[in-house]
This record gives sequence, C-alpha cells and structure tokens, in this order.
Amino acid sequence: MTPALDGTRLIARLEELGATGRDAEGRLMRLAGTDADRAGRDLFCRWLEEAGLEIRVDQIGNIIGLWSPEGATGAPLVMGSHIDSVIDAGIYDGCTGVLAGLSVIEALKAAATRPARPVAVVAFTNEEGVRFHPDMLGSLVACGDMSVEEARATVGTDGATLGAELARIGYAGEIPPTALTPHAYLELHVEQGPVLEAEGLRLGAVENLQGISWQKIILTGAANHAGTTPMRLRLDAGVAAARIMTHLQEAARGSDGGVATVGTLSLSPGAINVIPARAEMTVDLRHPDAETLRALEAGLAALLDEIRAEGFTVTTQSLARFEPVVFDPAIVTAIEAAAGARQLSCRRMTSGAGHDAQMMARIAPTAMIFVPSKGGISHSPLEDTDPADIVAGAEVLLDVARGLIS
Ligand code: HGY
Ligand code: MN
Ligand code: MN
Repeated sequence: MTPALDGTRLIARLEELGATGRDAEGRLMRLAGTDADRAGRDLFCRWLEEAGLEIRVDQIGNIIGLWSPEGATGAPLVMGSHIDSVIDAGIYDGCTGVLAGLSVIEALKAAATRPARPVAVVAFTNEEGVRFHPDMLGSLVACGDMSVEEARATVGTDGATLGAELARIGYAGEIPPTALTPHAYLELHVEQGPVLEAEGLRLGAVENLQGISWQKIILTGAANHAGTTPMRLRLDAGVAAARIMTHLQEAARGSDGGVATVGTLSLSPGAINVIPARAEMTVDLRHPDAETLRALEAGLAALLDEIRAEGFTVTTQSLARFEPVVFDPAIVTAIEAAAGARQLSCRRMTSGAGHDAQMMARIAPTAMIFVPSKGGISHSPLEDTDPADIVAGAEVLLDVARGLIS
C-alpha cells in the first residue's frame, strides 16, 4: 500500500503545539528549559506515544521517537528539528520539521511499510539559543562536538544552568546523545526568508547553510554629567556601541550576501542625564562564504581595537561559531526529483538561518527541504506559511524518506 500523509492532522497538531507555551500576553515563549518548553515537550511525547513509537530522552534532553519494526536493522533514518522557540515566536519555526517527521513515520506505519532500517523523529534541545548559548546546542552535543557536561553546565541569560533546568522540567535523560548516529538526516523547515515567495516557488532543496558568528561585547567608558562634560572629554559607551552598529551595517551590506544584527543592547547606568559608562551588546554575523565571514569578524575586531585605543575597555566573548555547511548532493537531488514527481516547483538554495541539520551534517548525509514563509517573516508572531505548502513539503519528506529506508 502506498503511504499517505495525514496533512489535516499535521496542520491541527502544528496549531495545537503553537498554542502551547504562551505567556500572559499570549506570546509564544517556549525558551529551552522553561515550563513553557516542558508543555511543548509533554505534548510532543503524547503524540509519540499515541503513534506507538519508542520514546527516548537523551542526556541533553533531545527527544527521540523511534520506530524499529521487525526486520529493520542498522543506523536509523532520522528526521527532525526543534520545538523550542525564540521570544514571541511564530508557530512554524522548528515545529514543522518535527511534526512532519512524525507524520511521515505514521504514514509509513499505516501503510504497513517494512523499512530496511529503523526510522526516528527528533526534537533537539535549545536549537534557538536565546536563553542558552550556543544555538543548535542539542544537535551539537548529539554530533559529539560539545560534551554533555559542558552543555549541561551552560549558564543562561537569566543565570539558570541548562542541566538543572532540564532536570527541573523532567527532561534530563539517561541516554548518551551520541548514541543517535543517523544513516541519513532530513529536516523540513519553513524558509524564514523571502526567496521562495518572491519567485513563486513551492519548495526549496537546501544545498548549503551559511556560517554563523555570535559574540557578546562589553564596552566600558566613563559615566559623567550630560550637561557639564564637553564632547571632546567624553568616553560615551553608548556612542561607541552606535559606531559598532553602523560599522556592521556598512560591512554586511558591502559583503555580497552577509548579514549583521545587534539583537540586544543595554546601556548603564541608564539615566537621561548620565553619559553611559557601559554598553553590553550581542553581534550576530553570518555569511555563506567562510573567508568573507572571517573578514567581517576581522573588521569588527579592528574597530574594537580602535575603540580601545581611545580609552575604552572592551571585552568580547564568543557565543557561537559555526562554519558554512554543504549538504549531501545526492539527497538534495532526491528532494528535487520528489518535488518534480509531484509537479511542485522547486529550486536549490542556501539557508540563511541556522538549523540542527548543520550539526547532523557532521555525522551523516543530510539535507533540508524549505517551504515558503509569507512575507519572508520569521522569529515573529507574524510568521505564517500556507498549510498546503506545509503538507506538500511533508509529502516530499515522505517520498525522500522512502528512498532512504528501502
Ligand atoms: O539563529 C538561527 O538562525 C536559528 O534560528 N537558531
Ligand atoms: Mn528553526
Ligand atoms: Mn529559529
């Protein structure tokens, strides 16, 4: 029997999960290790149980739903993404890939498919990296490039430690994360950018993912009286931070594809008539080309040296640093072929966002499928994707998965 994906149930679950973990103002806030995250995890585990999958939670809280029918041997085909969110998030980022992966397994089971290998769906811990740095942390541990100890000891922006929070919400498992070595890894995700919609395309076959550089910068100048201190005698940390921001804007715009973001900025002491003594900011720098990303980092470092020479104290802390990633060409080709067989328009493309797939690509053949984001919007409550596109993406995920389990 040919497996058929239940698109209606997939969309209903996306909406139910999307309603889970909201704060009093209605904002979606499933930051890793929070009670809101636990609510989403509990709901996902309920669906895994209803699907009859074996549920495993590893030592960094990655949740694995495993289908290992008789005759299935060797390394599993793994599909997944994440269900943790940013602050005031949309409902599709990450959840689309996790729930589509579950829907694919349910379709295979319902059709009495006899896979040659086990099939798993994974929800990775802390993909977003908003509370605990770096992002893609659960998959970074799963690929063996961060130890469980280091990950569990990570201190969040609110002073909590990830290990204690996972234990508190009941998701500090016993299984070593590196126990999951996929035969191959597939991830369906909303594009989170404008390309597919702008070109009127249904799907993206993601062939690479840009490099990411996150750092925290603390600038220390001198507090002083806003009225009596001549401009030439000031060490204004706020102005230094503004110079960094304008430098990054110009450097990224001139880098042929790079992007730069200062997503957090705080000035202290924070009084209208006091020259800011201290500025704390984060920088998110990205570029598809490794050399250009390094040049952007070097340009920023040179500016920080200039600011130091003017008398400021400047400290930096790297929060995440991942090289650009190229996905598996054979799987990318299979995605294009599956889209074509369903008469779905598709193009190859680069991912601007980070994803768990970039970590899985370190240990297994990996590729991603994108579906369009309306207005290219993501990391916002306005994030939206047409349900028909999500179902189409999930059906292509099913087709490609079938080619990897036979
Ligand atoms: O930052 C990213 O690109 C991902 O959403 N964590
Ligand atoms: Mn995501
Ligand atoms: Mn995200």
